Amino acid sequence: MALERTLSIVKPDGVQKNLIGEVYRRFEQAGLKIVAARMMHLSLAQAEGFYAVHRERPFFKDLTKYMSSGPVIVQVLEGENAVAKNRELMGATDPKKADKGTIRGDLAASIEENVAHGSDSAENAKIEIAYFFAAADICPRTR
Ligand code: IDP
Repeated sequence: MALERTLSIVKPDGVQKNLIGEVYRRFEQAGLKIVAARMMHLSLAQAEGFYAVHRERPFFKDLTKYMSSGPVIVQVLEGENAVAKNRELMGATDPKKADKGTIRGDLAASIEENVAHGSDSAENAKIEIAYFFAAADICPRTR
C-alpha cells in the first residue's frame, strides 16, 4: 500500500462549533498523521480559487461565500491510502446520506455546512496541498 498525502480542511462551521480537536482525534485514531497545519481566514478570491473546478455548479457562489465566512484550519494528512481513508472518515457529502460514525454523519448540519473537506484523488491532493503549502511547510515524521 502506498504512503500518501491528502489535503484536509476543517471548514468554518467545524471551527465555529469547536470541532477541531474532535476531527483531529478521528484522523489520529485512524492512523493518519498531521504533517502540516495552518489556520487561516480565506478571502473570497482564495475560496474561489480553491473551488475553481466547481465554478459552473449552482452552489458555487454560496459555497465560496460560506468558505470565506470564518476561520478554517487546513492540514496535510499522511498515511497509507490517506486520500481514501480521509474520504471514508468524512462520509458522504450530504450528512443525511453519511454513515453514522463518520465526521459528516455525526457532526455536520447540512450538505453545504459539512464540517470537513478532503481531496478526492491523489492527483487533486497534490494540487490542493500546493494551493496552501510550500514543500518546506511539510514536516514528515521520522519513525
Ligand atoms: P465533497 O466535499 O464531498 O468532495 P463536492 O461535490 O466536491 O463534495 O462539493 C464540494 C462542497 O460543495 C461540499 O463539500 C459542500 O460543502 C458543497 N456542496 C456540494 N453539493 C452541494 C449542494 O447541492 N448544495 C450546497 N452545497 C453543496
